[in-house]
Amino acid sequence: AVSAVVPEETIFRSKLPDIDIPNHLPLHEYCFAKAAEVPDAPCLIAAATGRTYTFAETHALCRKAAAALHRLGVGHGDRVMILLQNCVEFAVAFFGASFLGAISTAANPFCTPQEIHKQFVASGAKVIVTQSAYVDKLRHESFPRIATGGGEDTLAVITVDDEAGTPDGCLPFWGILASADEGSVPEVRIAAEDAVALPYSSGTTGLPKGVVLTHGGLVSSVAQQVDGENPNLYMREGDVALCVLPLFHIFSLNSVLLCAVRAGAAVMLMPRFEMGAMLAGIERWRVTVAAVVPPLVLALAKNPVVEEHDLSSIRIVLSGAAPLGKELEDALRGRLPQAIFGQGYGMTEAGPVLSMCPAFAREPTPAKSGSCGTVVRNAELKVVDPDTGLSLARNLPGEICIRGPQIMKGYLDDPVATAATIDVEGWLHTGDIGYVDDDDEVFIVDRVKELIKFKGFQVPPAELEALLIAHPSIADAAVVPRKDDAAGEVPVAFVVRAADSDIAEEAIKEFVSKQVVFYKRLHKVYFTHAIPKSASGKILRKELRAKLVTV
Ligand code: 4UW
Repeated sequence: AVSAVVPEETIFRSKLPDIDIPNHLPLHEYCFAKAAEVPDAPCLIAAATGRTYTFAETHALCRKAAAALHRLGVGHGDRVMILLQNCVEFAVAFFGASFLGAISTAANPFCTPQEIHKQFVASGAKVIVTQSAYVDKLRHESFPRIATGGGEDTLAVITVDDEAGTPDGCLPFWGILASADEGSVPEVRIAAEDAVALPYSSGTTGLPKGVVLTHGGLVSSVAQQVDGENPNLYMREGDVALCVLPLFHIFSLNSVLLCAVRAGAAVMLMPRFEMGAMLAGIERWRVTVAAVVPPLVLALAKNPVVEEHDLSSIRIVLSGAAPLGKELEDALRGRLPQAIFGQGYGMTEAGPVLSMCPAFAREPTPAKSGSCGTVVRNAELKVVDPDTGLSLARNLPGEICIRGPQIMKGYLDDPVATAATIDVEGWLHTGDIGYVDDDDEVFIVDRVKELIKFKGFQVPPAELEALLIAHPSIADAAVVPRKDDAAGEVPVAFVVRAADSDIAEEAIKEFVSKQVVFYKRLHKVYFTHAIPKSASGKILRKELRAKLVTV
């Protein structure tokens, strides 16, 4: 037993042995290493059209995309914005950029023009790959003028759905790939510490920030999941991974697309969650590995149409991005008796996977319901007292910290925020409260960071607070999560009206709705006389959360 007075840290490691991680390789080279072994195996399946692309075809398309992007002037270190639902073109654009040493920053196409513009400016994107339906959002006044010829003050936009005609000024994705020469991809020297993906996350505090994920970091994370003699998340040729969670979020990008391609498995891409289409797709392509979030588990457990489909091909159900209740897990288990259920625990900044269910391993070991699995290989995890920073023994809850080659390099152009998240010893502080039990399983019990998660989507309170206080009738505001059965959490606001204002709840909700994507909408506004703050001016969110129990 570890005595509380021992000054040494309690560090948790995987029970599985460390592996050799080829994190000197560029991400695309690492992921497509098997492409030559299984050239005719299916790699990408477009559920919407039924088209399947083999590994050889996918690899060639990615190289063509690299050549086409190169011709548009995209080079090493440049950023490409991907504004797409899940589709073949998303994967091809992502890997195409990787070949050039360019960096993909993906955003939710349902975001408002203002939200997209913020990420566009912050990331310094040079090109946007999107769908015709979203081009109008990019004609918002704050974007540069869309034009194909390049030029200083113009924006190159590539649209993936060429059939209906390419919008004015835009380039057709398949057209420029068709005329691109695979052989003209330039030889680019890519270092392990070069960025390849730039997802946006608010982390533990404040506004969304660019999370710099490198080639070496993502290779490490994927390897920690699917490589080695006894992979923690065992996928192989013949497996079909369900890709319904959005690829602009790191869970799907990493644990579905990158892991499946690396493992030689197929990825079935669905543009959006629609129960009938998803069930039909699972049945038709015999999906074996299903990555889900708790609201999807709820839908699968409750919707009667599920009974009409044959889902017997599913052998793994991997849930993450938000807590999964035991009742819910049990409810779905009844419908998929042949499948192994488990959770992974991820955070964009952590690269993203911290822990993974050990029952998904090639040589599985059981995991308890409610656990987020065990820490991944080649990494260290500790739990610290949030007040003293000292590491805690087993079974004691505290802030979860992670260290390893997979974590982010830092926030883009933000050394202050980076230093507040990764300490001098290299530990990344998650803002999650949890403990490690006697069997090395990680349990998350609370979140001390500001972040709100609506169905697993990030809702940064600071973003909504900034919108609210910009309203002339609002003197002060704070946004906190409220528990919700369907969404897990929903954002609600405490608002102090400006003197003489009698602004109503509906007007405030509408004011916010017009400026944000659907999951950031306020579900309730509570009027109050003052927002509780610390001496340094920090909103005392705990007090407000406690108030929600009584209002
Ligand atoms: N239980 C409780 C969980 C859990 C959780 C996350 O949007 P981000 O930054 O990132 C994610 C990434 C999730 C993820 C990635 C890859 C993967 O394999 C996997 O396993 C299935 C999951 O969500 O939000 C990070 C925050 O989301 C919460 C937690 O607060 C974390 O800091 N979260 N997973 N299983 N809470």
